Amino acid sequence: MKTLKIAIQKSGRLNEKSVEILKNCGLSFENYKSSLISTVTNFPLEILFLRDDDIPEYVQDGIADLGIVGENVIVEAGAEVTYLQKLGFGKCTLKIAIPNESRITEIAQLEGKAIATSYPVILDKYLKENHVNADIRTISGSVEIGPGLGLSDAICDIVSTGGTLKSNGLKPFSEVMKSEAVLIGSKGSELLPEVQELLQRILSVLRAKE
Ligand code: PRT
Ligand code: ZN
Repeated sequence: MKTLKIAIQKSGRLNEKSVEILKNCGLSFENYKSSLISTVTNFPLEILFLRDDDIPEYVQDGIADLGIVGENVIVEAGAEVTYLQKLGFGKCTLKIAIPNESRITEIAQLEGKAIATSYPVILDKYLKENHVNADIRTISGSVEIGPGLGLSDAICDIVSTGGTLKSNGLKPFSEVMKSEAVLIGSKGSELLPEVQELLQRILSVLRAKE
């Protein structure tokens, strides 16, 4: 039997639920915070703990057969992978937000404006679809402080409760994409019997939760 590799987030918002779903599939493994790789003792599987940003590429290149990561990260990376299953956690929405006092009411009014984001690829596609030329300012984090510092007129970032927008004096303006954690596989991995077995187990776990 082939030993599969699955890449999951090492720490962060998706780590706990990713570990939980694998455990609920009946997989036994040690989950030490310090280890980067863990061997499942009762299934031919190794778990790789990675930064979420690295997961799409690992799976695309076949270094990992499977991965659990947010759709936003996969689309931003432009990774060519197979979507196997939505997992129902890590739900969020990528939104454009503007300062509370902003007078922008239509997408066309973003023309020529500076928009700060960590998702330049997704934002660029969205703006093109809406025939808007804006100045995309890519920053890696704390995007919400951009408008307050005069760095940008708007932002495009992940929103979940909306609390972060609010506390930075911003309001949601338009929805760019919805996202949740998904199970992805390398192209062709879905043909492997071990992958099918794991997928069936994940489906039963998800069904039991309904
Ligand atoms: O270290 P590593 O690179 O692995 O992790 P990371 O820091 O890049 O990602 P992490 O752990 O923050 O998020 C992992 C994934 O969780 C994201 O890629 C999304 O798919 C998903 N997710 C779900 C979220 C959120 N909800 C979320 N609220 N990712 C980020 N946020 C941030 C957002 O960026 C903003 O700053 O939370 C803030 C907004 O939250 P609210 O509740 O105030 O609206
Ligand atoms: Zn990340």
